[in-house]
Amino acid sequence: MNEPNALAWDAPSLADAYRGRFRVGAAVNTWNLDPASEACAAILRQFDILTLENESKPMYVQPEEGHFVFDKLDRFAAFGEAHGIDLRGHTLVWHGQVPMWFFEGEGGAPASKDRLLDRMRTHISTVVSRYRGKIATWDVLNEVLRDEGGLRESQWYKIAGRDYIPEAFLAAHEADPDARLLINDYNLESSEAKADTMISLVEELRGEGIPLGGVGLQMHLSLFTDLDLLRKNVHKIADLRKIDPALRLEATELDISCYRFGDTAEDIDWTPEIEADFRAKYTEIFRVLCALADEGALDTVVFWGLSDAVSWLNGFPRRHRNYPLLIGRGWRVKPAFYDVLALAGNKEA
Ligand code: 9MR
Repeated sequence: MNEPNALAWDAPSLADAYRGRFRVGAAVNTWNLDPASEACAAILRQFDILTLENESKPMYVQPEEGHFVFDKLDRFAAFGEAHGIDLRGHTLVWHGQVPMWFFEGEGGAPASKDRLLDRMRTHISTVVSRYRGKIATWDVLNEVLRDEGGLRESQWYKIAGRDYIPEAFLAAHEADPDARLLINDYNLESSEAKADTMISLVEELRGEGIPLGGVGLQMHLSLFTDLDLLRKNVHKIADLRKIDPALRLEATELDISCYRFGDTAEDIDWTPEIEADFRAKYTEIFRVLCALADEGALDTVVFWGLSDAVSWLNGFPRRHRNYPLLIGRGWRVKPAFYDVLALAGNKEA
């Protein structure tokens, strides 16, 4: 493809191309929703589902106990309603971007288990009930597993043990019985131990009658991701549908870094070899996603960010230039975008 690729708002729509198979979305910030912005034009053309990248996390929604700030979430909800775009809520319980007051008791002591669980339930029920019927999917729990398997020893876990996990789902379900409630995590594709812990946790929770709707696969991938292992792990997780066919997978935070996970290298040059590798990786990943969708296991694919210019991967784990998405800097879609688009028409993929 020698001519410059199209601008995201002029290019064919990924969401249209994949409609009927899965929804295609992106993580956004409320300043992207300004109707005069290029970001908004790109959103309206390309996506039919959105997640807020940061502004719906507890540190923004309830910075102090009992002081809820809903202006950003309200704007997000109104945008979804106005444009017929589905919305995901991210996230209710996480060890990151959570204000410390949740975990504090009297006189500098840690909060008691009861107090922490009460605070958690209040947060969940206040937020989920306000957007009942407007935000249809919630990442109820985010990143509660350790990479090497087992439960993460977060403040939630240290104070409440495993109980915060089922309690979070129960509170969300009570607040909106129709919402899809997910447990969301990263590296499920690359760590077998983590995938196995996820599978046994979901089996246990469903066995206890906990209203869990499925698993969010964040899919923060890289050019070094082992695709055989990824296929093995995601299909194993999809097999959870044998115990409950209603369970769904969503790809919640997809991107493909050109650095290894955790690599603190200086900027790399974007060579034709890297571009070829990037195109091949995206094509393969979308083949996997299509296969999961075609067996009824997955219905949503969300990219983590609108374009390379604003991806979190330019700043993590150090500031270096990254190219992880299908929309590049300057809003031009990439050759890999057209590869992924072409795949949508190919039911044999
Ligand atoms: O993209 C988000 C970035 O802007 C924030 O600084 C960061 C704070 O931890 O969170 C990022 O989003 C994360 C998401 O909420 C959960 N999964 C990992 C994402 C990338 O770090």
